[in-house]
Amino acid sequence: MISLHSSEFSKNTLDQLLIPAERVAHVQIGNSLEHALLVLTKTGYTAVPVLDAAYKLHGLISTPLILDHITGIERIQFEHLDQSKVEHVMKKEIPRIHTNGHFQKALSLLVDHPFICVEDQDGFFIGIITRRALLKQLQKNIRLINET
Ligand code: 4BW
Repeated sequence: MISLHSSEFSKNTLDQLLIPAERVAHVQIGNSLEHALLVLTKTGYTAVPVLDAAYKLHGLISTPLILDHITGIERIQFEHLDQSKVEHVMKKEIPRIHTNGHFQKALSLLVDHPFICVEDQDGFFIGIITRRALLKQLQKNIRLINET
């Protein structure tokens, strides 16, 4: 049986798990759904953050949200792609944490969400923490325990 004491794992700061803002694909307020769909398709990500020009975090846009928005009862309304803006379709209630937030909060959010956004005290976007980064760290810690 593997036993992992939570304090050993939570020692790892959120900083170590962070993908910094400059490496995170995102779209901006004012962008069309067409632009967002291009970013999502070309990067291969299902969802990305929506920021404003000052890098403040406003929400998340995803392929399912866009497809739902343009899908009518009888046809797909492709014309909505360039008529609608991301801010009208994005999800505003999103998993987020502050730079000085608790590791435990990040952990519990990542149970239900593939990634969480990290922002500073003024709401400026700092980066994301993904489930992958957390699981990789967990894997490393389990390996260390097994080796000792
Ligand atoms: O382009 C990719 N490169 C790599 N290395 N892995 C990818 C890529 N696209 C998807 N993956 C893998 C990752 O393991 O599929 C998982 C689910 O992807 P998603 O959700 O549904 O697009 C990925 O898991 P993850 O690394 O834990 O990432 C969780 C979610 O975080 C992704 C995506 O919505 C977001 N994300 C991750 N890195 C990002 C990003 N969003 C913007 N920019 C980034 N650099």
